[in-house]
Amino acid sequence: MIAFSGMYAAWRHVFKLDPDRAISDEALERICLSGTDGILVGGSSGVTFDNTVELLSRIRRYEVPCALELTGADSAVPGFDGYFVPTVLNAGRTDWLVGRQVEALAEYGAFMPWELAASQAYLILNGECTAAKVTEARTQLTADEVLAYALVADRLWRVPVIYMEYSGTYGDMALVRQVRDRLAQARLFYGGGIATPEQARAAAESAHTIVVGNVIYSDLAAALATVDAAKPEACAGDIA
Ligand code: 1GP
Repeated sequence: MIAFSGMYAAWRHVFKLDPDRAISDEALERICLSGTDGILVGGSSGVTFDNTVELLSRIRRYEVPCALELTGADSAVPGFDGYFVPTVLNAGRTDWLVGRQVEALAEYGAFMPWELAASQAYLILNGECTAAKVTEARTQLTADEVLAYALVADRLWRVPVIYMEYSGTYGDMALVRQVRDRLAQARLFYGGGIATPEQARAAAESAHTIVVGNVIYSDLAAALATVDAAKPEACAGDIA
């Protein structure tokens, strides 16, 4: 079995599925068999134990690796290939920086499969998205501030995954690339507004891993077309 860190380090493209949103069996099959590197399960609201178990059991009909973003103790469902534990670097509410994780570990720390867990440092950059509202994120940042947040997570805290989250809108790829180029050890995930092969390719040339979410639910064919666009052979330059 590959260690979780080895698994996500190889991810270039993942689909993010929200347990609180309906998806047909047919659409789920096409997502799972699309050639994507993995499925991330997570959402900013309405995620429960029951809807997470249900979605996991449906994804498990396929071989695609599947990880959970563990945003609350109540959705800690066993059986995923790995668990990302998010912290929001630019949260206005400090419980999203560290607090919710403490609550969860106070309850379940003894059962945590540590070899399958990784910290994930979010930088939320679209002030209109649900995650920004829930965490009261400070999203009006200069490029220097964005880089500084990334350096805190990468160099000081040694967080293995940094996630630039533009959920719902396509981000600033020059800035994403700049962040990636400054990282010493973290993998950079990018998510937000990817709806075309061109956007997927540009994002895959800028971050290590791209995350495609919303378009799955609005235009499945467009979502599926992002997979090949993120493959190394479709991208230019140094994309290690
Ligand atoms: C959401 O970053 C992901 O958490 C993907 O964003 O839904 O805009 O594709 P979209």
